[in-house]
Amino acid sequence: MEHKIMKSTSKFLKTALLMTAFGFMASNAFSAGTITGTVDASNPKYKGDAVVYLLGVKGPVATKQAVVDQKSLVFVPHVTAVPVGSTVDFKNNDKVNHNIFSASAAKKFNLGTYNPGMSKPVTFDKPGAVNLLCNVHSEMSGWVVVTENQYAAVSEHDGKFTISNVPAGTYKITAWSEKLKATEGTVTVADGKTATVTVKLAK
Ligand SMILES: [Cu+2]
Repeated sequence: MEHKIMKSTSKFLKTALLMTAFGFMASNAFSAGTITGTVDASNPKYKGDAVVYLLGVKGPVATKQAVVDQKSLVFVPHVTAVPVGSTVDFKNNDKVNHNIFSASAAKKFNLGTYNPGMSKPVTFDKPGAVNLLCNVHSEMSGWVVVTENQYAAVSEHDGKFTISNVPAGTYKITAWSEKLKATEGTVTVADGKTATVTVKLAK
């Protein structure tokens, strides 16, 4: 019995130590702020699916593994934002074959025709907007927007966006839109604070 208590006490101590170590890291290495705001478009139709991103943030790029699906002859989501060096898995969850390709300067590729249930990966190694098209269905169009860092977000239908874990500093903020152009602004991020920004899109 005594032995059992000792064991659980030492387990508790280990956990406490781990938590302390993590808390230390969280308050030092990861100190950062948040940017939140709205995309304001001259045509409200284009408030959503804009990619808001920061320029000139120093530090390593955290790549990610994203998924773009094909369902009912539509790319889902319509717009995907990934940091440079990331891989996107292009799934086919449709009932028909698809053949995704891109002729965009940032990434030219052609995945060939592939069957329902299959998935093919593409790594995006250059920043820029990549237009996804399908050789089988001319009506299909989607976008992978490759940003120079991980500090980017795709706006919701109402234009809202949030970029988290931004290191403190002052940065240029702008956006990509399929139809409109953004003006460049600046944003200052302070540790533990949230900065609010409006990004304007117009023709
Ligand atoms: Cu298709």
